[in-house]
Amino acid sequence: ENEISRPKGYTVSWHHNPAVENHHFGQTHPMKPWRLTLTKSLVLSYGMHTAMDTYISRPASRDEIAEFHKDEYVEFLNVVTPQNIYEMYPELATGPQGYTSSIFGVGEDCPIFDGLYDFCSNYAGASIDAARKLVNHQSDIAINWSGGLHHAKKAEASGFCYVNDIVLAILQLLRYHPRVLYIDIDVHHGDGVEQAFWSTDRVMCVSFHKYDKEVFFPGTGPLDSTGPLHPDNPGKNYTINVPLNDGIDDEGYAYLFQNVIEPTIKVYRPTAIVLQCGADSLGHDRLGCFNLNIRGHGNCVSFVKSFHIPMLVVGGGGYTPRNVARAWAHETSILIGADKTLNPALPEHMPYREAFRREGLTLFPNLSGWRKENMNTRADIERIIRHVREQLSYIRG
Ligand code: ZL4
Ligand code: CA
Ligand code: ZN
Repeated sequence: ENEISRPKGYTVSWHHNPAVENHHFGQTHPMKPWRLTLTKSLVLSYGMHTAMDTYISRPASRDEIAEFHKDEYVEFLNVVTPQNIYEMYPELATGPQGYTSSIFGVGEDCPIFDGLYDFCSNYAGASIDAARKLVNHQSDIAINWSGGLHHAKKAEASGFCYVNDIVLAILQLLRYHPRVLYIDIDVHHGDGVEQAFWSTDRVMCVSFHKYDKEVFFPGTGPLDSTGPLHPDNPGKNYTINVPLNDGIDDEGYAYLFQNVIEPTIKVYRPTAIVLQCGADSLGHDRLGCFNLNIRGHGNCVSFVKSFHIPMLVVGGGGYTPRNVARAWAHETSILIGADKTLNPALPEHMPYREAFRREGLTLFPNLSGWRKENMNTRADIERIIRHVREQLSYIRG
């Protein structure tokens, strides 16, 4: 394949650690860290690493994780194993097919598997390293595809997330940056990040997600959830939620995304942006219910990049591994400015090429299919945009 040249005028850094890729949540668990191996295979086979500074990140230390998480919880993650969990917590050994959730959120969504702490400390370390490169001005766009685990709480695992690497990275950015904009295009609501920064105006959280209270996880993030209600709370109006129905397509999503993000950036004037690129908002995702194509998902990344604000890009959900890999490889190419030069036909010689055969050996298979009808009307979308514009009018200062 052709060598790809470094982007002109800015630096992209890619932070990863193979230690994250080989962990197993369990046989049929949807989260497959192996999707990171597939992503890396595409990034390297296209030669995109030659256009970035690449770093093998170190694991986050106990103290670094404890900057957000409760000490007892970090200690728990550090010592618990599949072997000792029932000795430590006999009360967990109740359910017929294993433990039921109660202690620190562990359960079927967040199982205790071999090497759990190694997994968590490594994906978190990569996001922290990436944030520090931005703070030091050694990088303008820093990428960690293993991060983006937006549901983890201070002392609770939730929705496949144990350590909230996004919160830890934003805490690093806040040492230097006065205002950080967090944008979350995972199909699930970014509740953990929202909760962590609910009462501050130094972080503006914007999540786009499927919303169906009681039915779709985590059930939070309606349009009118915009921060604390108390008039004196600085966080009031510094949370934007964009609740969506099944089946949104590339066109509707792009229109909505641009009409929410552009005025938000104009009004809030962030000095750094964190973009969570959960790929479960693609069509054909095992857990998701949207109809986005790889290009539609990538358009969000291009749009955010076009503001030329230092940016941390993390992964997140994504449960059809070959499409996760396609999306994140394409988005890597956007970030290094090589999206127009990549051959959409997958490289002839690459590891795991067979894994991509199902939808065809291309970066851009048709994922918009007919699996989910688009239940978002033009009126729904216009109503959201009007609501966001009104909300922004209150923070104009
Ligand atoms: C599974 O097959 O909606 C977990 C989870 C484990 C293996 C064997 C156990 C079978 C689907 C999901 C029974 C599991 C039942 N295994 C799990 C309310 C729920 C209670 C738990 O992308 N059951 C909870 C979490 C969501 C719920 C989504 C998205 C993360 C992110 C960022 C997290 N939890 C119902 C489910 C399986 C499983 C099959 C599953 N869990 C699908 N959706 C959920 O935003 C990374
Ligand atoms: Ca989201
Ligand atoms: Zn998700």
